[in-house]
Amino acid sequence: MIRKEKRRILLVASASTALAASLLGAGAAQAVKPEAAAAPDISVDSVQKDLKELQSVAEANGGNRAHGEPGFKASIDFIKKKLDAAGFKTKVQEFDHGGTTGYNLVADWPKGGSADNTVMVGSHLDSVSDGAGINDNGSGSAGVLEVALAVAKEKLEPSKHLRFAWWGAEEEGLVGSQSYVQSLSQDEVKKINTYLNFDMIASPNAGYFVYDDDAAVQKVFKDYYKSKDITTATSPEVQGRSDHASFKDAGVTVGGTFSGAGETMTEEQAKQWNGKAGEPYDSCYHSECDDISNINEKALDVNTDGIAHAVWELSS
Ligand code: DPN
Ligand code: ZN
Repeated sequence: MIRKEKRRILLVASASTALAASLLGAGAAQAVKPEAAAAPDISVDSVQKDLKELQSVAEANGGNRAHGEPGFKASIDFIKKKLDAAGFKTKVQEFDHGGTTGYNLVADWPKGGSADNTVMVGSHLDSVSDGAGINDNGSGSAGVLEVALAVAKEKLEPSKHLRFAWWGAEEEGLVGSQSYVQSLSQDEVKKINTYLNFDMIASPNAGYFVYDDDAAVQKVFKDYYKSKDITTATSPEVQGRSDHASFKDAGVTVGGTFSGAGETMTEEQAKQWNGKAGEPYDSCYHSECDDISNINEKALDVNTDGIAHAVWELSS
């Protein structure tokens, strides 16, 4: 279905390019800038497989993937292995927090434009200590991972540079992302054109929130959801509460999406999103029950494709 729609859009695009060519004459038509290629459809089954891996990692390590616990480092190792095999240049950045070592995983895509103009995409990989953290934030981490792997599979050569990151110790106060931003010089910070953040994208009683930040970035997401007939909202809940804040504070343009945490869905939202009014977006938020069963697969699918859409659009 999704494939078909994309093909139709492509056909319309090429028909209008042909029309432009016949109106303007062949010489002028050659100057028409080709549209950026559409992002591929990301397989939600692959994202679910990654989530199952993260669930197993938690189970093998005392039930969580929290900062300072073995399940966190094992999560980093799992993601890194996949990126290395796909051709990314990966780096594990260490930091100290609360008497233990924390880790960020940073992965640069070697093809495409200069790193002087970089689009960065990140998600926190740590859970709280009470559970496996599969929606918060296995969902964002697995979604970003599959988009990165799609970039590799498509051998994408974007005009900007693409860098992906998985942060440590977000749950302890955005610690990993802050330590990354602080490790950059002013000049290096300026090279980050945009930072996109994905923290909770598959909440069971899903909302479709777009971060209330840069208008042009918001439009990229809003256009995507509109094409799927999904109404979006902006959420005051998001402000400053995830790793994009570390970038925003340093003056970087930011954006992202969010399916809701512990707050309650309103009547109006329940109607537009086919959800349950008066119930939390994620009733297992920061609890033991945030496990593999705490995932709304439709939200996971739509939101992961939304990450891909934004990556393709903003890096082209
Ligand atoms: N990471 C969670 C938190 O910091 O509470 C969930 C969250 C993500 C909340 C994004 C708001 C926005
Ligand atoms: Zn989170």
